[in-house]
Amino acid sequence: NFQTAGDGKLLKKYCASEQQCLQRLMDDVLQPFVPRYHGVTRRDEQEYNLMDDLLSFFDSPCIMDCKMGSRTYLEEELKKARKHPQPRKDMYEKMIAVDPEAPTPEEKVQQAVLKTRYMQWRETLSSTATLGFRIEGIKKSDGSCNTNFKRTKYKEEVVQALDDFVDSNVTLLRNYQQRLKELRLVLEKSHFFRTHEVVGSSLLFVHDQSGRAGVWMIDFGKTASMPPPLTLDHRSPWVEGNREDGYLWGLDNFIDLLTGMLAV
Ligand code: 4IP
Ligand code: MN
Repeated sequence: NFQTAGDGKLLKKYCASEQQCLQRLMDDVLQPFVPRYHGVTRRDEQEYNLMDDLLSFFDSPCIMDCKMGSRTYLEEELKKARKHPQPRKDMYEKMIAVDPEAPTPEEKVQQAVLKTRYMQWRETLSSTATLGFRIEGIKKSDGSCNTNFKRTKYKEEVVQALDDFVDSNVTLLRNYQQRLKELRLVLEKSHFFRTHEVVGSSLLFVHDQSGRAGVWMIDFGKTASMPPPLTLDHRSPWVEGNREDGYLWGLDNFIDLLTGMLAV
């Protein structure tokens, strides 16, 4: 999906909606919280969006990807699934690999599940449904990767994973908490954020030995603009049609969780 370009930039497989978002974000107050966008480039017959490689500022960084929001598929996908249901075998396989009892009897017969059903199942299995965010993966400075967070659901489990990510370093926790509070203030002022449904987007957490800690918003392939004059508050519960994504609700919960860890 990615390639590093070697000059502090990153190539990500071209996606038109992501390009639109990155372009708009360069002129928004959120710009400091997003990798700088450098346009489209072509390599070996494939187009890429070119952006800053955030990791190039760090030395053997520890990295965490958290998917934000309480919903991980677009309303558009739900409509499509109703009109033209396309049961997916690959998603059935991913489902039974985690929990053989998860599919319904009908799904077991079909050996396939709808994408929205799979995504909802992932939401309730993880902390997405209850906290409005989930850990997707953690890479430590030694290069070891853990993407085994599909069932990391309860506060205590998330706290444990975060504590492990920062190696129980309180200064890092405080830096991350500070950065998330700054992000929240900017999100609440952002024109881009108010006018977009932000789904499937992640926060990238990065720190290294030096103690520096950064958080950036990444992955805008499923971020969709609202038809004017409609806007979102990103905190109201989702009901089909309101397009709320729970992003700020999740960020509030994230900050509260860090605050709780710092109070111990
Ligand atoms: C994946 O499920 C992720 O949700 C992907 O989102 C999603 O891609 C995939 O859908 C889905 O199969 P697992 O994480 O359980 O493997 P992301 O890319 O944000 O990680 P989209 O592009 O829909 O978000 P498909 O349809 O690409 O398989
Ligand atoms: Mn992602």
